[in-house]
Amino acid sequence: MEIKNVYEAVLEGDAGGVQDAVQALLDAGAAADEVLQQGLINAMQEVGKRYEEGEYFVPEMLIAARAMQSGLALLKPHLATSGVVSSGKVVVGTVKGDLHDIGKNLVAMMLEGAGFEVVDLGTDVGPEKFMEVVRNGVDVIGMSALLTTTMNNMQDVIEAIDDMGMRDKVKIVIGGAPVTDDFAKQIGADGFAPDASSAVRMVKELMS
Ligand code: B1M
Repeated sequence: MEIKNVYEAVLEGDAGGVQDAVQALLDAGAAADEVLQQGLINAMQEVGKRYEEGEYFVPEMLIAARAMQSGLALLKPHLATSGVVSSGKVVVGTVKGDLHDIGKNLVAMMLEGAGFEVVDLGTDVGPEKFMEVVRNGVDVIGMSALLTTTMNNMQDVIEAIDDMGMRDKVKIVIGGAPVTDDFAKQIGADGFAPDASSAVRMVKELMS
């Protein structure tokens, strides 16, 4: 079994095939992070390309995403990072109007693997929910957005926390395909991370 079998099974939306290939690779001693990057993440990038080119439509994207998630679930216990355990509570969520959760789930998983207590608010999360967790006490908020139309909703959350007078009580990290470091600075976030492992590094930095 090779990583390309995982890649191809994601493109075909074959969840059973993805699980079989991921499990066989893990059993053979393959590195979980390589299976993740070269098999699952690269395949989702190709799915995005095919969607842009009109070869795939929303149903194909959805089926591929489900197949990817089924592989991710098997990799999860193997994705624990360096072993440097930092304590702290991180709340993650995909912002209002946005239903993409694969990247956010990956970030949550990696943070958990790094020893953080992670609360996942899910998708389509409005400012009120984030305000509530800040009121109840949290060290870091991690927001994800995959759409250019929803990334601006991150600013609403930051402004709402600012209006509560609690902006200095919480660190805010953002990410997602259309998000950039410049955008993070522009909306007053504390940090931007381009991928899940950078998100762990960033959260550790902000907590130290
Ligand atoms: Co959507 N979609 N989608 N989609 N989808 C994109 C994002 C798109 C780029 C496709 C395209 O046109 N090429 C495009 C957005 C265009 C834009 O805004 N510029 C798009 C569109 C248009 C849409 C719809 C509007 C389509 C429609 O209905 N007409 C619709 C919107 C629904 C909504 O949210 N309201 C829609 C729907 C869907 C599905 C439901 C079918 C499905 C999502 C399933 C799910 O998530 N459960 C889906 C998918 C699968 C995609 C693509 C193909 C893949 C996204 C993905 O999971 N990538 C995507 C194209 C693409 O990205 N190439 C696309 C894999 C994932 C591991 O990467 O999420 O980038 P990513 O996460 C990375 C980093 O960004 C980062 O770390 C992660 C791991 O490395 N990261 C963070 C993410 N969050 C972070 C948070 C952090 C730090 C880092 O700190 C807290």
